[in-house]
This record gives sequence, structure tokens and C-alpha cells, in this order.
Amino acid sequence: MADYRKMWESLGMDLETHDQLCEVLPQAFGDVFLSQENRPEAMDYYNFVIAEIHGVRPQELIKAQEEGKKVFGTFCVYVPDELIFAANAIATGLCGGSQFWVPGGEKVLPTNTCPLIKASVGARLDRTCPFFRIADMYIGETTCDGKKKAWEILGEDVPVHVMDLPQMKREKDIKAWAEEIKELKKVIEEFTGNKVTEESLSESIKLINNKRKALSRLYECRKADKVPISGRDALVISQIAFCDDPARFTQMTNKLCDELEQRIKDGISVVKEGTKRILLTGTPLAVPNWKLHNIIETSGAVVVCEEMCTGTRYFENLVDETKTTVDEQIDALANRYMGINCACFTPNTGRIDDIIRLAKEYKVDGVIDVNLKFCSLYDVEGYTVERALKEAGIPVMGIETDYTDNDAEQLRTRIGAFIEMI
Ligand code: BJ8
Repeated sequence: MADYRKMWESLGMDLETHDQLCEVLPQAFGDVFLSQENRPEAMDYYNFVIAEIHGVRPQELIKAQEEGKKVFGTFCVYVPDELIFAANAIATGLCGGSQFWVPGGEKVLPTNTCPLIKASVGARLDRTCPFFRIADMYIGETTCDGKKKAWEILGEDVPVHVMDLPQMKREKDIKAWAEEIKELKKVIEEFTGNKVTEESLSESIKLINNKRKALSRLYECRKADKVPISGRDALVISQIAFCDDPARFTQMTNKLCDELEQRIKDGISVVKEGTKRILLTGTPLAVPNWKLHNIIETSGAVVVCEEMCTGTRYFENLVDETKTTVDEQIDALANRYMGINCACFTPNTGRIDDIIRLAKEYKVDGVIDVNLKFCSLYDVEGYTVERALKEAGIPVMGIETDYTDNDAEQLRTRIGAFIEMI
């Protein structure tokens, strides 16, 4: 990795602790990714992004700030990035996926809080992630109780705007979400000093839709009988989508898809014939959480789809590009974002329908329903998910895990047995 110490220092980071993270990440990436055979050549770009994850993109963001742009750190896939880019600002995802940050979060949060929240808070308070230092403002939402309270703690350290996400999907809830988006527009305009116009919003709607289309094309390739890309590689691409420059990400992902489509034509697969195909569903896998994919794919199966926020929930459904006034565009945004099926909604039958549909589309042999420890939303919904899958005759296994490696062997045994059985 190039030397970014000066930059990290100027961000007020704790260099000593951060060095420990820099030491373990390349090893983990090497073990999980570079050890794979027959990877698509276009993965080189994503390898580079991960190798330089605390360097290249942070440097770009700082340069943009020097040119007068604001950077917004966003937490959940309900936050409409389109508005941020339309105000000539930059959005970057902030969810934390490493155990490294968890103890920092536990200093201020109860231990029995989900690791995603603890890691995100720890990354900020321990000053060990450049993205958390760079963001001028954080945008959170009211998806779950843990996050709602975490914003109050983070708000003491950095400006935080919280969007009040409705928890039902009635007509009036969609209207309420449109109002929240309008409110966010005001906040962003004031903070950046830039106006969101019909033209700029129309442009950014296209920009983000194009990213969705590229991801959707990637997932389409994973439906092929001969699987052209591993689940691990697809996962890291989904994770990078949250922080990369959207136009470049789209271009690189389309380039990768060209290669994958050629592989499909040539009948090239990254796994041998008969390898069991798995759909993962549940709580998101924020970067660098590669644990489950790694276990599954080194136990004789391949992950072909993720019904997750680091997966189909992130890119399915486009924002209507035909609207011509800002108010109509905001309604279109509200409609698209309220179509995401997070377990914080009640009822959330759309998610069950999605899982069954995806299981068929990706021709999976089994579904693994994963829950991050202490996330009661997905834990409770697991009951309905697993019942529906059983009724549909699709083998399913529920697991609960966190970011540590303590349960890796136990998971390997259980997942191995599941793969044997299906
Ligand atoms: S839209 S899944 S990204 S909220 S896992 S922090 S819910 S306790 S991450 Fe999520 Fe948005 Fe929903 Fe997706 Fe809380 Fe559960 Fe933790 Fe969660």
C-alpha cells in the first residue's frame, strides 16, 4: 500500500491502532480472495480498491473537499444518494463489518447490540477508519432501535441527520417518506450551499440507476448454470459499490460483466459441475465481513445470490427517470426506496416473496438465512422466512453469527452438513 500516513494523521486518526488493522486486512484478503482459482481478470480493479481501501478513495474524497465539495456518510440503503450527488456532494457508505472496531463500540454501547452498530460506532470513536473521519455529516435512519440510539451518541462527535423511516408501507407511509426526503433535501442544500435542481436530480437519478443496472447485470450472470464468478467476488463488488465513485464503479462493473458474459458463452465456470448453489438471505454483510461466503465456498458450495442490503436489496428496482419536476422526482425516489424489503417493516411479506422468487431465478439448491447476533428484527422474521421456504420445498438453514471467528469451526460443520444434505 502506498504511504498514506500523513493523510491519516491529518484526519486525526489513531495511527498506532490503525496500523494493526492495516496489518491483518491484506492477509485476510489474500486468504479469502487471492487463493481462488480462475478468477475473472477484471477482478483486478476490485483487488486494487480493497488493497488501497483506506488510501485511494479517501484521498479522492479529501481532494473533493478541498475543492469545496461536502462528503456525506450514509448508513442504510434507504438514504437516497441521488439527492446528495444532485447537490454536487458525495455519498459514501459507512456501515462497519469488522470485529476490529467492535470493542470501541462496546465502550459506549451495551454488549448485546448488533455487531454492525458496534463496529460503526467504534470505527468513529476509536478514529481508525478514514471514511468515518472524512464524512462532514452522517445520515442515519430509524430502521432499528440500536441504530436510533447510536445516532445520539455519534451526534455528539459529528453532525448527524436522522431520517424518520416509516415502518409500514401504506400510501400515507410512502407520502411520509417523500416528506422526509424533502426534509433531507433542505438539510443537504443548507449544508452544501448548493441547490438541488430538476436537472441535477435527473442526472443523479440516472447516475445511480446506472450503478443499479450494472449490479443487476452482474447478478444476472450468476444465474447461469456454469457460474462465471464466485460468491466471494460478487460480495466484495457489492461492498465496494457503497464507497466507490459511482460512475467509475459502473464502468468497471460493466467491463467485468462483458468478461462474465463471454465466460457464459464459452461455458467457463469457477466451480465444478454439480456444486451446490446457495442463496444467502438476512442481515447485511458490510465490508470486510467475508466470513460466511468463505466458509460456504470452501465447504463445497457456491453462493449465487444474496437477498441482502449488500445484495439484491441494494440494486433491485430503478427510480423512474421520466419525472420532470423536483416534487415528482422526490415521489419517484420515495416509491423506489419504500420498495426495499427490510425486516424493520411490518408486515414484510414482500421479502418472503422476493426470497422465493430469487431461489427459483438463481436455481438454488438451498437457502441460508443469516442473522447478525442481537438483531431481533431479522431473528424474529427468520421464523416466517424459514416456514415459507419449507412450504415451497426449498431446503433452508438458519444461522446466527457475529464478526468474530469464534464460531467459524462450528459453522463450518453445520454448513458442511447442510450442503451434504441438499
Ligand atoms: S435496510 S437490513 S441496511 S436497516 S442488522 S443495524 S437492522 S440490529 S442493518 Fe439494515 Fe438498512 Fe434494514 Fe438493510 Fe439494526 Fe439488525 Fe443490526 Fe441492521
